Amino acid sequence: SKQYTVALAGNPNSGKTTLFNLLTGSHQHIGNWPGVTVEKKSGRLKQHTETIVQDLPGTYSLSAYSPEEIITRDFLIDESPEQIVNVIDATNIERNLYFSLQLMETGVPIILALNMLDLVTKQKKYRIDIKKLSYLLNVPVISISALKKQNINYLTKQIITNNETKQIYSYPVYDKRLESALSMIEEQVKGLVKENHSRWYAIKLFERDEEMNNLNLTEAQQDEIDNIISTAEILFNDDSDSIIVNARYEYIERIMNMCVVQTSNFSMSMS
Ligand code: GDP
Ligand code: K
Ligand code: MG
Repeated sequence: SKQYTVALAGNPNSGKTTLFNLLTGSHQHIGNWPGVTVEKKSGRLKQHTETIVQDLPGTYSLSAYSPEEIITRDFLIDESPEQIVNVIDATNIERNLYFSLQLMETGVPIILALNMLDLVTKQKKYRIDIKKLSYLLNVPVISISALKKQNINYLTKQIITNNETKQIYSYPVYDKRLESALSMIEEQVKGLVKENHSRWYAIKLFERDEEMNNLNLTEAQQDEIDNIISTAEILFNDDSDSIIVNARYEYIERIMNMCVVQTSNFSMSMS
C-alpha cells in the first residue's frame, strides 16, 4: 500500500521531539544523517502506520550555512514529503513564523502546529486568532500542547486527511516588484526542476544561494537571471538577499498585526 511521509520541522526547542514521541510512540528508528553527526529519527504514525514521520533537525532558516539547514532543505526538496508539520513555539510566534514562511516557499503542503498553547494561555501576553491566521496564510493551523497532550488527536486526524486529499500549495505573496522578478526567474527554471518546487528555486536563485550553482542553467539563462536580480536591486536599492529578508519580515508584521492581540497593556491598566 501507499506510503506517506510527513516531515516535522521547526525551530530548536519548539517541541518537535515531544510531539514526535506522541505521534509515533515507541516505533522509532534512530540513526544519523549521511556524512554528519546530526541525529536522524523517524517513526510511524501510531494511528496510521502507512505514514512515516520524519523528525528534521531544529533550525531557524533554510539558507545553506549549517548541516541542520542543508539536511532540512535537501530533505524537503529532494524527497518531496507529502506534507510538513511545522512545530511552532507559540510563545515566540513572530520569530517562528519567519521559518514557517521559508517552509511554505519549498512548495511542500504544510500544517502549522502552534505548540505550547498552555504557556501562551498562562503568560497572558497575547492572544492568537488561529482562524484568522489560517485564513490569511491559507494553510491549516492547529493549536496544540505537546507537553500536556492537548489536541494531538485532532492534529493526527488532519495529517491523515491531508494524505488523502490533494492540498493546495499556498505560499506568501510579497511586494509586486519582487513577485514579478521571481516569476521571471521561475520561467527560466521551468523544465529543469519539479514544478511544485519552482518558486523555491526562483527565490534561492534570487538570493544568489551557492547551492544553486548545481542547476544546469545555460549561460544565456544565467545572464537573464543576473539581469533580473540587478534590476530588482536597483529598484529596491538593496542586496537581493536583504530584499527577501525584508519581504518576509514585512509579511510577518502584517500577519501579526491582524492575528495577534497584545494583552499586556490591558492587564497593566487593571493593576
Ligand atoms: P525540540 O528541540 O523542538 O525537539 O523540542 P523538545 O521536544 O525537546 O522540547 C523542548 C522543551 O519544551 C522541553 O523541555 C519540552 O518539555 C518543552 N515543551 C514541549 N512542548 C511543550 C508544550 O506544549 N508546553 C510546554 N509548556 N512545554 C513544552
Ligand atoms: K532540544
Ligand atoms: Mg528535538
